[in-house]
Amino acid sequence: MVASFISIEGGEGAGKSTSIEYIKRKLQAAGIECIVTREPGGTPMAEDIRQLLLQHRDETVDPYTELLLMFAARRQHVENVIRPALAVGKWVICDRFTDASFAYQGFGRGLNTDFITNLKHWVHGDLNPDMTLLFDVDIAVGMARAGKRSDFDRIEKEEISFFERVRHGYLSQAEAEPQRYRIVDAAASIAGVEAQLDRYIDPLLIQLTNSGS
Ligand code: Z5A
Repeated sequence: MVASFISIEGGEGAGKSTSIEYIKRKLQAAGIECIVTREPGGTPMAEDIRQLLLQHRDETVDPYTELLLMFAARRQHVENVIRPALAVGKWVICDRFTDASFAYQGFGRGLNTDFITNLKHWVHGDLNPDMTLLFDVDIAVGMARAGKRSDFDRIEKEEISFFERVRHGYLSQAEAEPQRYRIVDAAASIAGVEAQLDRYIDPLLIQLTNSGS
């Protein structure tokens, strides 16, 4: 199947936002209508939930509260943005999706992954990305890049061991679903990353041309 729902995953400062613009330009140049969106967020209400999630707080944030808010934002996003776009034939490029909940709340915070799987089925049923690009980079390199870009938010302030577990969580998911995942060596230069993206996306464009759609 030619991909129409592409998610972009990876750790802090891996270069996801930078590369999304490149992917969008590439698809548009091939005549594909696409939208770029992100999680948590993507609708006005879900962006409000994002603020709630990322702002610094004096009170302890319970990990299940964090998880449930991620999925509340996701439901709003799926119903109001992702499904309607796919329904009219647009491609969706999404900066993070449910795999991030497994990586951050499951592996990072240690929450029960069966519970996350149940939420996933309940919130978006059989809707899943057709292709997931995992931007993998050493934690120290990603953090240094993210630190140059802006101040750290609440989650970015976690300790290094948390981000090591998140990275392991992503790589485990990629290993479990090799048909969906494509790993990008995000330590490469921006041009080097773009060359890897070409290798993953060009075959889709050729497939699309051959199928005449
Ligand atoms: N989260 C969660 O816990 N559970 C969930 O279910 C979901 C999310 C959906 C918000 O995500 C937080 O929510 C995130 C996970 C959690 N928390 N943390 N921590 P986000 O995607 O908005 O935040 P982020 O991952 O921190 O994004 P980021 O730091 O902006 O990373 P990025 O988009 O991958 O990087 P970038 O902005 O494209 O690049 C960062 C800088 O590096 C920038 O100055 C670039 O110019 C530079 N850059 C980019 N690529 C390169 C290369 N190749 N070489 C050199 N420099 C580069």
